[in-house]
Amino acid sequence: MYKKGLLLLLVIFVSFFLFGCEIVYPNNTTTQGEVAITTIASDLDLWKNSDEAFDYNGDRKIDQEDYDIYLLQNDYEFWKTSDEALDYDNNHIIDELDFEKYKLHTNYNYWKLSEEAIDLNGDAFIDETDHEIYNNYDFWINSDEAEDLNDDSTIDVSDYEVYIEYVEFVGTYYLTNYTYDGAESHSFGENVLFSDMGDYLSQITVSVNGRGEFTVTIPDNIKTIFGDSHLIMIEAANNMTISRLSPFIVAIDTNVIMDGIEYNLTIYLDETEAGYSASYIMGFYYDEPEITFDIVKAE
Ligand SMILES: [Ca+2]
Ligand SMILES: [Ca+2]
Ligand SMILES: [Ca+2]
Ligand SMILES: [Ca+2]
Repeated sequence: MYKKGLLLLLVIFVSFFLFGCEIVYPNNTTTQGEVAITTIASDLDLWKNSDEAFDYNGDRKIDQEDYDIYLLQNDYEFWKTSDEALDYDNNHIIDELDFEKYKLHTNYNYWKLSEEAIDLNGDAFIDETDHEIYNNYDFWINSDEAEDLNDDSTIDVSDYEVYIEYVEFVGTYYLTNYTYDGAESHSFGENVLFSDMGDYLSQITVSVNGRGEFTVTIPDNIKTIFGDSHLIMIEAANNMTISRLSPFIVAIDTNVIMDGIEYNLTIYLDETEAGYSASYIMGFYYDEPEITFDIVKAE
């Protein structure tokens, strides 16, 4: 019983970090600002039914916003009248050469087929990471954000790779809106009923740094209530790795050793338009109690 409770606690605990993370889209799917809509519906419909139709901004709908991005990246005249039409090469005129630069930086597939596409991080692949480096490395290396994230005493492109991998997760998180639907008797250890767990968990914060490392802060009163179990939470935090699997799914892996047995845990969570929430059904109890909760990023 105790171990089940501890595992559940870990599940909730690991889930902490998945919420409140801002979605970072690849550059070619970023909404490109406010753009005057000059197309008529029938053009949109034609495009929607063509092979070119694609969910550019990653919101799981194909609509006018995607069509505008498509036009920005493919139609010079449309781009020229938009807010995106800037003098990217600083020669004091805005022309097709600027449009070319715009396309190289905003459209990964266009860049990939161009002569600009080279293996910038030396991993033998030419992929989105190289495009990200192509777009933003020079800016980053000259900014205050640039630091030696892999501890090899130099600041270079390999640090930038660490930066782009974890920057979206950096922050401090806490749990809120915990609900429990199940038998009142289920408890964690001697003292903590599952139905009361939200009160305790909401007092714990977790931080993620630019190296993707986790730190948990547990108030003394919670340490007392949880007893030695709080050490397991600290161990789990120390072993956590976070990675984005898609624009909508993030995974956290961790492992802990309890009674000499190693438990590996991976949590996958979806991100929703409204924010972040989760539900979890504890299948290892006969009545399959369910918990739900939200995680928010502290400002
Ligand atoms: Ca879309
Ligand atoms: Ca120009
Ligand atoms: Ca590469
Ligand atoms: Ca370094």
